[in-house]
Amino acid sequence: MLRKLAVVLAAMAAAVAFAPAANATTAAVPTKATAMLAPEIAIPARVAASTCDSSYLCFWVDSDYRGERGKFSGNNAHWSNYGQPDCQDGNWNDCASSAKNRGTSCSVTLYEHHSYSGDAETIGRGGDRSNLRNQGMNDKTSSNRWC
Ligand SMILES: [Ca+2]
Repeated sequence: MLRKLAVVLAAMAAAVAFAPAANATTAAVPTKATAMLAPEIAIPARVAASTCDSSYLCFWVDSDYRGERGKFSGNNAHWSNYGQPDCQDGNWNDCASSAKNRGTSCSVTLYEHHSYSGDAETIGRGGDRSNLRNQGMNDKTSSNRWC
């Protein structure tokens, strides 16, 4: 507990030390106490991984492997079964905008409809699709199947 407190205090001290000069000019008499009540601590935006582990099909809410990432190692007939709060319906159905195939032996096909039907886009082993719009599949995938 004490160690944690020490870390927090150190972070606050660092924030005070690196506070932008503009703050000093806007405050009439900047005091350390004031600064500690409202420390300028930058919180980095959440960064989702754009990488994809071996053996998976990975897919992202946005193009260029951005936004939340999902991954499957097997066939999935109903992407609607997999929740994703950042998707329009709260699940992965009709949501993926980019994808990578990092399977170790097969191509993987994305299908427009559930149960492997409708339009399809096959991604070879090691292949990427930075923007599924280019394949007419943006926000359309509802199922996937390997080789
Ligand atoms: Ca669909």
